[in-house]
Amino acid sequence: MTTTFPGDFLWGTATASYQVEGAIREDGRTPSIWDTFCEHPGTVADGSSGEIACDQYHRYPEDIALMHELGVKAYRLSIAWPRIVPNADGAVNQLGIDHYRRELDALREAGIMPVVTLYHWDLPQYLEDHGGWARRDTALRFADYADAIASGLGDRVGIWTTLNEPWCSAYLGYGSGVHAPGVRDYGKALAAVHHLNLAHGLGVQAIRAHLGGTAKVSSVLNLAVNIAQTDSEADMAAKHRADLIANEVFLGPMLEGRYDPEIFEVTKPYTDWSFVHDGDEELIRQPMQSLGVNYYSTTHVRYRDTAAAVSAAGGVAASVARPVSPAERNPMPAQDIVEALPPAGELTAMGWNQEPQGLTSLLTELGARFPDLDLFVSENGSAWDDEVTADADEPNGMIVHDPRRVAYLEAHVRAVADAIAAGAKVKGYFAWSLLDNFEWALGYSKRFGIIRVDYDTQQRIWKDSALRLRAIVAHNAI
Ligand code: IFM
Repeated sequence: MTTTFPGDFLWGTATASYQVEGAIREDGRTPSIWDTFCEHPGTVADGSSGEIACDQYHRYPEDIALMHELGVKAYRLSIAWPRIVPNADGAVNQLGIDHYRRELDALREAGIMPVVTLYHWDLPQYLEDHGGWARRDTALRFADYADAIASGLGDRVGIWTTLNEPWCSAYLGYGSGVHAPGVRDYGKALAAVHHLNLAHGLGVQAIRAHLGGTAKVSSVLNLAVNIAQTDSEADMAAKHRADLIANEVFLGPMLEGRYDPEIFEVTKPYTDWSFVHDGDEELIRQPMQSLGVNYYSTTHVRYRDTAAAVSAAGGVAASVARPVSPAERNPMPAQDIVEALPPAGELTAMGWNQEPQGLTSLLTELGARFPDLDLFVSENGSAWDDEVTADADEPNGMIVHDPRRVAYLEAHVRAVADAIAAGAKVKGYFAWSLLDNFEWALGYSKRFGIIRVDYDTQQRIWKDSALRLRAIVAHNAI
C-alpha cells in the first residue's frame, strides 16, 4: 500500500558538529568537553576522537551536493559553541560566524533549509572548568552564545532547536559519566537537567529578541518509550517512574512551566533542588511552534523489588566505551524500582531493539497532549556492520547494500505515516545520519550513515538506504 505524505512534509538528514566537522583547531576554535574526554584512555571504544571525523568543515560543499542529489529539503546541523565563543572572555569569533554563514548560504543556494541546533554536546572546556552544566552560570553563558548566533546567522536559519537530547548531556555526562565530561554524581546530573532547561528558556528568549515572535523555535528531546511488561499496578508504577525521570523532567518545565512535584520527592536522596530559583519554571516555558523527537527504540520495563535491587548506577558507571543498551538507559538510582528487560528481537549494532510502533505511539501521545505543537522526527536511524561492494556503475566504483537499514527506514517512515493518520501533527522526518560519523563513546565503530564514509580517504559511498530515502522523498510517499 502506498501512503503519501502532506505536501509540505519536510524530509531531511541530520548530523552534529563534533561528530562530522573535524578541524578542531581551525579558525580560532578552542577545545570542547569532548576533545578533553577523548584524550582520556578508555573513554572511547576505539581510542578515537572528532579531530578529523568526516572533515565536513572543509567538505561541506561536497556533502551539500550529496544532499541535493538525495533530494532532501532540509539539513539538521549543529553549531560548535567553541567556534563562536572560544574563550572565557565571551568575545565572539567572527571567523566561526563566517564559516557557518558560508555553509548556511551554500545550503540555501542548493534549496535545502538549515535546521540549526545550538547545542549538540560540545560545551566549551573553559565552561566545564568552572562547573559546566552543574553550574547555573553555564545557562547564562548559553544565552549569550544564542544571542551571538541569532545576530550573526539569524536570517539564514529555517528552524532553530536549542538543545539536542539534554537527557544525554545531563545523565550520561554528569550521572553515569559515559559521556563527556565524565562526571559521576547524580546530584550534579539533576542540577545539569535544570540548567539545561534554563538554557533552553534563555536561548529561546535570545533568539526571539533578535528575530521576533515568528522565529520558528524548538528543542530536541530523546523521549524514552517505556513499555510496562504488564498492566499490574507495580509494573505501571515502574513505567511511571521511568517516564518521570527520563521525560517529564524536560517536558514539564519546557511545555507546561513546572516540574511535577513527584520528581522532587523521588530524587530527594541526591539533591534538594535548591538550584531551581523563583521564576525559573515560568522562564523555561517559552512559546515554541514545534518539538523535535529523536527516536531509535523502546525500553520494556517491569517493577523491581528495591530490597533486591542492584543499583542501576553501578552498572552504568562501569560501562564506558560500549553500546549503552536500553537496559542501561535509565542511569538514575531514583529509578531503582525500574527493571529494564533485555531487548528482544533482531538488535541493531548498538544492541537496540527495533519497535517502529513505539514511534507511532510516542507521536500520537505527544500530539494528543500538546495539540498546538508541530512535531518532527529530528533523528531516526540504525547502525549496522556494513560491507562495501565493488560496483563499476556506482560513483567511486562502490556501493553498500544495507538491507537491514533499508527495512528499518521503511518501517519507521511507515510508523510516522501511521501517527499522522491517527491525528498527530508530524511535519518532518530527519534520517540519522547523512554520514557515518563519530558515535561518541563508541568512536567510529558504529555506522549510522545512509552514506558511508571511508575514513582513510574521506570518500563518500552511497548505501542502498540513501537510494531508498531518495525514492521516498521523490515520491513524497512510501
Ligand atoms: O549519534 C547520536 C546523536 O548524536 C544523538 N542521538 C543519537 C545518535 C545515535 O546514538
